[in-house]
Amino acid sequence: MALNASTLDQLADHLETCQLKAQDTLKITESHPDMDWDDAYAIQDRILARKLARGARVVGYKAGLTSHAKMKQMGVTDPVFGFLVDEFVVPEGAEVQVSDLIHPKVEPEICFITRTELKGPGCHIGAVLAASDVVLPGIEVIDSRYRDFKFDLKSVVADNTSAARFVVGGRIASARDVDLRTLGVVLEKNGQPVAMGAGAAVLGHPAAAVAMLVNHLGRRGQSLPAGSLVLSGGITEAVAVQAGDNVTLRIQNLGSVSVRFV
Ligand code: 0L1
Ligand code: MG
Repeated sequence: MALNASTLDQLADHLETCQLKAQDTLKITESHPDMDWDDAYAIQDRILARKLARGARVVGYKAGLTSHAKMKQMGVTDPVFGFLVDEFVVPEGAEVQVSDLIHPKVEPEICFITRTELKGPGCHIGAVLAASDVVLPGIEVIDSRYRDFKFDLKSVVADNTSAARFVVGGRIASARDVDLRTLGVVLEKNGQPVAMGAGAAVLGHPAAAVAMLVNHLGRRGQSLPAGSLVLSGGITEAVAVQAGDNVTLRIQNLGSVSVRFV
């Protein structure tokens, strides 16, 4: 690690304060160019610890930057991983207050709910499908704390991969009964289709993103607990939203899920 404990604490405090106050900031590698990957995840861990100390509950995990569309949009090459806590949950059809966010964007995602614990290293698509009870559609609302979404991968990891809100719903399906690669996905904003794709856009198969998450957790001495929700990553590029927008995600065989921005 390149940064000392008090710097990690100070950066976690800074980024979480930006999230809670909806204020943007320059990417933290500007002031800490030596920051390494362990530092980045240590800052993310410290943000989670702050939330847990205030009574938050971990409800799942997310993989980000898992599609070529997203990687191209953000100019990066590798997936990243973050945590989901109860404060990010939006009930289906409910409203998201835009003034609580900086510059929200939405992403269409296939979400998994696991039935048994998954451990890496060596986790693969088969293990993920065998351990997953259901899949369902989800809209992730990302909100990078970095000015104009300008960042590098380490800064994004420290910022909990831009996690802000998410809504899941529609129709649940058995992860084994649908071909997640060929499921068609349509994201609509105010009744107009704005992005389209298929499950295979996520690393060839959305379960591959979950396996990568499990192997990432395994490298850190952690596992994915039974009952975890996992957002497997945006299937298309992210779409900017503002107050007044209605967003609906339709996924073939999985129904639809909607959220309103006010
Ligand atoms: O969930 C995601 O793919 C977001 C990852 C972080 C990068 C971004 O803010 O777009
Ligand atoms: Mg996402």
